This record gives sequence, C-alpha cells and structure tokens, in this order.
Amino acid sequence: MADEDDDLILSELDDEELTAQMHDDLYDGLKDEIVDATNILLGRDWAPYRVLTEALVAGMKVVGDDFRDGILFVPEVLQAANAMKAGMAILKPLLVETGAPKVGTMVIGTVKGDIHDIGKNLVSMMMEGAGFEVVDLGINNPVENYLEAAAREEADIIGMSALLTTTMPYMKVVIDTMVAQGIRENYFVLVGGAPLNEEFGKAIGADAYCRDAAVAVETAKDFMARKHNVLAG
Ligand code: B1M
Repeated sequence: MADEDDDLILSELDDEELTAQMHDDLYDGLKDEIVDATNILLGRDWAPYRVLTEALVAGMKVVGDDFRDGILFVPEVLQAANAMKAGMAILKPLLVETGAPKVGTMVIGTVKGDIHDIGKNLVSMMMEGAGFEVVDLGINNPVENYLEAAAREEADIIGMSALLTTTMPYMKVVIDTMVAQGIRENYFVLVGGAPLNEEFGKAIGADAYCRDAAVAVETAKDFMARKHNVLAG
C-alpha cells in the first residue's frame, strides 16, 4: 500500500493489526504478504477456519465493494483473487485433514458462463474437511458436465455455484434437465453464490440454498443423515 508499509514487520503486529493489514494486502494483491501473514496467524494457534473467514473472506468483501463501485477493476481484482488463493492453498490441507470417515460424494462446479471459483473452492475444501469426497468440475460448466460426473461418481449431491445475476438462471436449466431425464430424485441439489438467496433456491427447485461454505457442509450432512435414515428404515 503506502510507502510507510515498506518497513512493516508483519510478525510484530498484534492479531487485530495483522488481520487489518491482511485486508489491505489482499486489496493490493500482495500474495507473498498474504502467505506470510496466514502462516503467522496459524503459528499463533488461530484455527484454520478462523484465518479463512476473518482474515481472507472478510478482506475479499472490501475488494468486492470497491469493484462494484468502480474503484477497482478486473486486473486488480484478479490479483486480489490470486493472493486469496495463495492463502487458501496453505489452509486447504489443514481444513481437509480431519480423518473423518467418508460421509458421501458431491460433484460441484461453477455454472456455464461463470468463471468465479473462489467460493466454490472454499465449499469444496470445507466439504472435504467434513469427510465428503468432492469431485470439483471447475468453472463454466454446461449441464452435461454435472450430470455425467454425478452418474459416473455415483454422487449423492450436486452443488452449483454462480456469482453473476446473468449466470444464476442456468442452475434452473440443470435442474429442469434432471427433471426431464427422470433423475431429479437421485441427487440432492445444493446451490450457492453471492447473488442467490433462499427464495431463488426454492423457485428453481433446488433442495437448498447455502449462504456460505459452513452452511453447505451442515446442509449436506443433514441430507446425508436423512438419506441413511430412509435407507435404514
Ligand atoms: Co467478478 N463480479 N466479475 N470477478 N467478482 C462479482 C461477482 C460482482 C458482484 C462484483 C461487483 O460488482 N460488486 C459482479 C457481479 C454483479 C452481478 O452479477 N450482479 C462481478 C462482475 C460484474 C464480474 C465481471 C462481469 C466483470 C467484467 O468482466 N466486467 C467478470 C465476469 C467473468 C465471468 O464469470 N464470466 C468478473 C470477473 C472477476 C474476476 C475474474 C476478476 C474475479 C474472479 C476470480 C476467481 O474467482 N478466480 C472476480 C471476483 C474476485 C469477484 C468478487 C470481487 C469476489 C468474489 C469472491 O471470490 N468472493 C465479486 C464481488 C462479491 O461477490 N461481492 C465479484 C469471495 C468468496 C469466498 O465468496 O464467491 O460469494 P463467494 O462464495 C461464498 C458464498 O457465496 C457461498 O460460499 C462461499 C464461501 O463462504 N457459495 C456457495 C459460493 N458458491 C457456492 C456453492 C455452493 C454452496 C455455497 O454449492 C453447494
């Protein structure tokens, strides 16, 4: 950021100063600083999920607001996203290594026309951490990608992510195709992404809208418990 930050020693900042600095560094797309600060917080016994939400996700909120207001542009936001991903890469093995028994299988991807993947990656990480096998289809997925992967992997859950108001209607295309093929009831369909809400989830016929990654995990676990109860009964 400003010149006075050049001499800043991250490890000398207290927790509050360091998270504030991380928000600034994310904003400025400073990948190395984000990596260092993530490691410092972990070294201070912060839980990986706390680092993720309080330091990284909260920092991206500011980036999003200024992007919306025309203060930041695509190249800067891409750099911020890359810095965020560098922090997430450190946290991923820590969030995933739970040794939890396999709970179920989820196929997840960002829908056709949409290349945002940070939120989807976060959901994947947290689901893996909760014991789900996750098949991540990446970005820009047409309906066939979801349905082929779900059949091939014998998935329990199909997860879809959309960050644009122009791409979120595509989720209904996927669900309508499932209905037309008579396979809608074979899978739970969970949807998420910043522009969605509960009503939208209901309107398109999803099983649930998930506000964030933690809600996605809880919802998926709930559905799997119900499925096992039905099978057992
Ligand atoms: Co884009 N972008 N972007 N962008 N971008 C938004 C979404 C926008 C809201 C920014 C703004 O104006 N404030 C706006 C959309 C406006 C709208 O549709 N109403 C926007 C725009 C307009 C665009 C472009 C069109 C810009 C342009 O080219 N002129 C373009 C579109 C490209 C395309 O997709 N075709 C574009 C491009 C980009 C970048 C490439 C620069 C970059 C993406 C990099 C990447 O993902 N690899 C980018 C970014 C980073 C953003 C913002 C700033 C941040 C998104 C993010 O990563 N958030 C975003 C602003 C915002 O969202 N407020 C914005 C952090 C992440 C952790 O949150 O993704 O919401 P989120 O995920 C959460 C929950 O939503 C939920 O859990 C996650 C974790 O808690 N969740 C799920 C998400 N998916 C889920 C799936 C589930 C469950 C829960 O399945 C079960």
